[in-house]
Amino acid sequence: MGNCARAGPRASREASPLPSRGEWAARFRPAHQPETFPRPQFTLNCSPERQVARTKLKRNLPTKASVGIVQHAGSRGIPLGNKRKRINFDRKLWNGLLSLQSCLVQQNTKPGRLTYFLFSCSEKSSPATRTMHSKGKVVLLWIFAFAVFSATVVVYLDCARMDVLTETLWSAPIIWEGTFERSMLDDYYKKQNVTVGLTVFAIGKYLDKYLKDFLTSANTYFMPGHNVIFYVAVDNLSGVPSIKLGPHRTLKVFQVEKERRWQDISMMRMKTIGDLIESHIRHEVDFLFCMDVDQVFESDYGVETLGDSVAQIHAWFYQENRGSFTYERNPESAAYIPYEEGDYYYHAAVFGGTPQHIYNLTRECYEGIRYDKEHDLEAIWHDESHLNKYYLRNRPSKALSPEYCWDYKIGWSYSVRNIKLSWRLKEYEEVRNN
Ligand code: 5GW
Ligand code: MN
Repeated sequence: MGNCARAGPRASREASPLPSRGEWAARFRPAHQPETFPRPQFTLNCSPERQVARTKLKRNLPTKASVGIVQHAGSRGIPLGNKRKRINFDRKLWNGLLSLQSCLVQQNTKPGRLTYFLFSCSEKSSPATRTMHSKGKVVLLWIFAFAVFSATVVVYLDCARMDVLTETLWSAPIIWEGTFERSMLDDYYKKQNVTVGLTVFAIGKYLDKYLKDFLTSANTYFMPGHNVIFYVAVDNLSGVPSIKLGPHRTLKVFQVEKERRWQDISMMRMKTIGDLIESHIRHEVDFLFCMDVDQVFESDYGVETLGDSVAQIHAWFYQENRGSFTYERNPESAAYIPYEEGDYYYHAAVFGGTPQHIYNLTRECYEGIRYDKEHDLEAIWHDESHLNKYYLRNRPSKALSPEYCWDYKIGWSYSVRNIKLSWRLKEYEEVRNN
């Protein structure tokens, strides 16, 4: 066997020392020595048209061989069928194979219909080579397993998120990193040539403490590549930091009266934003965001956040159920939400949408705040309580995951993969003694 060349089916047929029909008959005529051959190790399925050999040989025998049957029709030797099978066998079984051929010759007694076995074989491999081969197989198996694992991870990371809720019960998308293809959205909004507004209030000590970092980071990360107008409301114009704005960015500063009570500073934003939309903003932007100043942008806060009515899910409550939401629970208040109602707890530090929607929101919240004041009430979380009531009555068309307003005090979260905006440290003693 060692002198047989390793070859493919076609080459083997040419390279095999295939004897002529007469030689086969002479060498394997069963009349000469039929009993001396070892019992064939094949089951045979012989039919006049087709001969099929199936091996029952033990696996892992050292030498490989290619075995097949070619059936010739007539003396012109046109093949009618060809079956090949790779088997393992050693020298003992080689004799069995010869014996099998002999049987076939015996069975095909009709002149001109002879069946031949074709075979080629490789060198008998040494134990060292076999070990090398089996090691190679293990390595290949590991590479395959690793490739499957990597592909799974890539698909998992690339596809819509499986670990978080990406849609509200009313089918509004919840934007998490990995649920959008920003470049495509950028193309779309670029063609629309959209302008996005961003309102921010910096009154009293908040002006010096937070405004510069907020605006600097917003200049870099808020809607990069799109037209942006920053609407900054301050009580002291001279305190506004000078910032070198990037292209397509405009800063508009408004002076507002400082409220006496800090609760009113936050709540009166609702009235002021409504007034600004009415007088300026509605003519200038397609979308508007309203944000707290005590936060900083960390990475691209892009057009995936745009929508008719966009609400921010509060970072401290995104995994809580409604019973633990800090809604206003006093039925007398305009902001009242019963325990069995509510979808999410939204954060008043970020809300957005079209100017029309934001106008409706701010007006309705302001109405609620006024109603409460008239009844000597104040909702537990001020404007935020009224905002939550508004979103319960008018469900947002898009919700932003906590990645869009994260508080690092919460600690590490598996779901929060790319933080766009984060809270600044609250130093209440320092900033709230207005
Ligand atoms: C000061 C003391 C208590 C509450 C609010 C203020 C305050 C808020 C202020 O003195 N000046 C000011 O500009 N604000 C604006 O209202 C800021 O834009 C601020 O981000 C926003 C909401 O107030 P925060 O950030 O103190 O409210 P929380 O809910 O983030 O704690
Ligand atoms: Mn804040």
